[in-house]
Amino acid sequence: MTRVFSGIKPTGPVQLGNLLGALRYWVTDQAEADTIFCVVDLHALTVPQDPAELRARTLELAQLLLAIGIDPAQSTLFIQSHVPEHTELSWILECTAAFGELRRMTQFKDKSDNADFVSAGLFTYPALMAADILLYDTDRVPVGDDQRQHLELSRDLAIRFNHRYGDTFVVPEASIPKIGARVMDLQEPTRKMSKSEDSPQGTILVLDDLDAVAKKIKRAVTDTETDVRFDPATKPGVSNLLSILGACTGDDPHAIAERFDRYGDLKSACAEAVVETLRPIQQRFAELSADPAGTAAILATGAEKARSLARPVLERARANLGLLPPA
Ligand code: ATP
Ligand code: LTN
Repeated sequence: MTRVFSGIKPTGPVQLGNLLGALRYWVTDQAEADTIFCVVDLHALTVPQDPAELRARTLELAQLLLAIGIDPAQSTLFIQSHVPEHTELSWILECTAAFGELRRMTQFKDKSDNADFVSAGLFTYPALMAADILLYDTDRVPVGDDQRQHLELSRDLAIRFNHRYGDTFVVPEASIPKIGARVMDLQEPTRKMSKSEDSPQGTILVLDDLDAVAKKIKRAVTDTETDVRFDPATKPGVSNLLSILGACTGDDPHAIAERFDRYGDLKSACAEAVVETLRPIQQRFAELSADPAGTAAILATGAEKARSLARPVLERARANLGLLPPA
């Protein structure tokens, strides 16, 4: 069976881009693959975090994943820091990656450009991400378009390691959706929607009040000409709304554009589709939040399962590298 692995950082409340670009595919993948999903809390540490907030967000994110339909009977769901094999393999992969290769990562450039403090972890982050993936003999990684370069690096590291030390890792494939892979900020449609950027009017949170969701969409920045056309280069605002609507309904954004003459009608349809996508998720989330112990138990089982899968792969890497086994 195909092994699928993916992760999400507890760096802020989950936004619509996370859902449409990645999380909804996690749910559908469950039926056809052996799926492993991880709240990558160690990745959140690349930028300073408030400890109490990090703890609360990590649990909340796990609850949200359950609310969108991750089913612990079908998938392994766990917290990255509960499985120490991730950090051990990460060191090995830092020693496999080249400095110049990490320096070319555009996410590093974006996040370090105007930062007051740039941690060494922000730079080596892609090696930890590769470790997450390679530890589970992963075949396929469902992610949004922004992770394409990191996935390419994970593949390169697996290939290089296998070449140097003999067959050790499965070389993973990225799986990036055709529609919804890059949901843009509603106020600044040339920038991707992101949970850690401070853009409350431009970001739709999955747990936002539903009236506020509709308002944000109706106030979204559109473009100067008035025709409805899907063309992200010249009409980023309108194209973003068409993509969002397409991702919610399963229709092609070009075909949707034909159905609308006016921005106002497109905005109303988009708002309704997003609200109806979020409503059932919010209802399930409310039920799950009433039982944090239930989620903790699911995560404990998940971590145990994940460790049992990760340990032999790490052992394989250690042996092939020539690390002397303990007596
Ligand atoms: P941060 O703001 O902390 O960088 P983020 O909102 O970009 O976070 P991640 O935790 O890094 O979210 O990503 C989780 C998944 O969501 C990844 O697969 C990522 O590609 C996807 N994703 C994030 N933002 C978008 C977006 N705007 N459109 C489509 N997919 C997205
Ligand atoms: N780097 C990713 C989050 C991430 C991830 C992973 C995704 C960490 N480890 C493993 C897929 C597989 C991000 O910034 N969105």
